[in-house]
Amino acid sequence: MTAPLPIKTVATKPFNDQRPGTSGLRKKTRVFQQPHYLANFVQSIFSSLEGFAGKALVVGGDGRFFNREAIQLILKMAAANGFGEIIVGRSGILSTPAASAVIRHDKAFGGIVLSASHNPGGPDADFGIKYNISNGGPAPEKITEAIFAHSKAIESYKTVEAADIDIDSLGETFIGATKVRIIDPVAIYRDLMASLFDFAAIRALFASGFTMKFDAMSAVTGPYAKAILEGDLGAAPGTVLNGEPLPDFGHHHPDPNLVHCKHLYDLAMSDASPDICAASDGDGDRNLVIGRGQFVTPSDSLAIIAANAHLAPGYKSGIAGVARSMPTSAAADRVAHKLHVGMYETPTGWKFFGNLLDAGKVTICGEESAGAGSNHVREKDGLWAILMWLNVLAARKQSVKEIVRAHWAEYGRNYYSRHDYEEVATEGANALVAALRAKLPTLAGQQFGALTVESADDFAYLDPIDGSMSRQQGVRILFAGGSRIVYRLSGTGTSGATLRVYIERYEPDAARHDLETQAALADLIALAEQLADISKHTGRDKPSVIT
Ligand code: G16
Repeated sequence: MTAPLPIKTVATKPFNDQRPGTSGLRKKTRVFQQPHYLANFVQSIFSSLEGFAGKALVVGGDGRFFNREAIQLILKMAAANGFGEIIVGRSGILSTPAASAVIRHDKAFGGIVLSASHNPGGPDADFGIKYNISNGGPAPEKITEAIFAHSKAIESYKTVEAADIDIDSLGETFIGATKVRIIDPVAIYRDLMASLFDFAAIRALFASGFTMKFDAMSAVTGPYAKAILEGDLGAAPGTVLNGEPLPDFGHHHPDPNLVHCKHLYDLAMSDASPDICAASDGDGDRNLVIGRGQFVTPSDSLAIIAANAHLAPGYKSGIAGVARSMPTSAAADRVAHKLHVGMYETPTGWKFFGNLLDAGKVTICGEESAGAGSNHVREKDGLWAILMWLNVLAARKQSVKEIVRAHWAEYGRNYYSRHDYEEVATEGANALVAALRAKLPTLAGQQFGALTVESADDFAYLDPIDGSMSRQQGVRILFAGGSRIVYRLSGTGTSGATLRVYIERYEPDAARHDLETQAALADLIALAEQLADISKHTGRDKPSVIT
């Protein structure tokens, strides 16, 4: 240890746009690069916390442009604010689930994750920062609102004068009295995965000729996937595509959806398809799974994981319950019902699962936005979901397609699609939602063609553990028979507004499980436009992304 360094107090003025969204603060990189902008937010985080003096903070990110500079700033400010130790992933790399795993493993006070997730990176793209608490999960609204309150009143922040730390070499060093420990970003996470899944069975699967392509999208999961899939599990070299994290993700948009991973979808639908294609996003918490000839929707993936988790050693005694975000399809509800375990419907945002996981109410959580995870960490986890699929494939000795088909035959199929209208004018988007809200009391009982509205509301969530209430979490229109239309505005965009329309129809009859999704949902899609006047309010006649 070296002597504490003198604390330097830097005068600053508030920015008025630092309210964290669905998952931390996400803005254009250039916004973060303005003088004092990042420092203000980091000080607002620290000023919102109590009792961290001498304790450990985990810091890492997805390696995007500005990651390294941001880490140097955070190291000095964390030292000035009194943290005892800062644990940093080598070269500033920690996937979001790995950061959660490290916080839990090392019993840190909390962590700062630098990422704008699936948004592109680079000087003209996006950057982001979020705070995770000691359970490893995103800060709950109580803390994010306190951060916002501090950011509006901030007059100064604390830092120290110190040389930049070498974050590329493993080992320990000091900033004054604060220890800085540079760790292997993969090791703790890799051990955790080995403790949950039957690596021997998955190794045998690969040894028997099973083939896979995993696209790391030049983002954070490359090193994790190479170590686990090609290293521990013996997948053929070349299984991992785009495995080197790049600051601009190689100019790609690291969102593992059917638009940005169309090449994987096309491969999976071709004669040359491997047994499974998969991908993860910028910070490694989202996943995409496509079997040979079979795309798995995130909502179906959650349901199938919940139904089969007992096949993985870490879950062999069964699951306590399942949670899903409200817009996620009800496919998992049917599994929870059959297993006689609890089912929870939360607002969008992984932070809402933390209390349920901590209280032992649920084991598996998931979202339509390509996220699934369990109580092993407090974030969604892309590679975890893919390893779970590999474990299930190894145990059931069936293809992805056979497993999906059998699931639908047993539980019925929830046809599901999300239509996004990205970067539309905020005013129009707000007007659309306001008009819908005004309509809500009149909708119940109305008939639209074959569809009868059963109920309509603006989703509100009462957290059963801490009693907190979150209102206005999405407009739901529920129809007799289990069909739904849900509208909400994204909380993760960085310019304008993004309208998300979620459309779902339940089909119990296995003879009708082969329809093309958009065709199966056609009447609901038309009604979604009619009820919300989407084209009038957004000026768009079709969505920019369909997932
Ligand atoms: C984040 C949140 C997720 C949420 C998703 C989409 O994911 O962690 O809980 O479902 O955004 O949110 P929205 O619909 O508000 O844009 P990620 O992968 O971006 O961190």
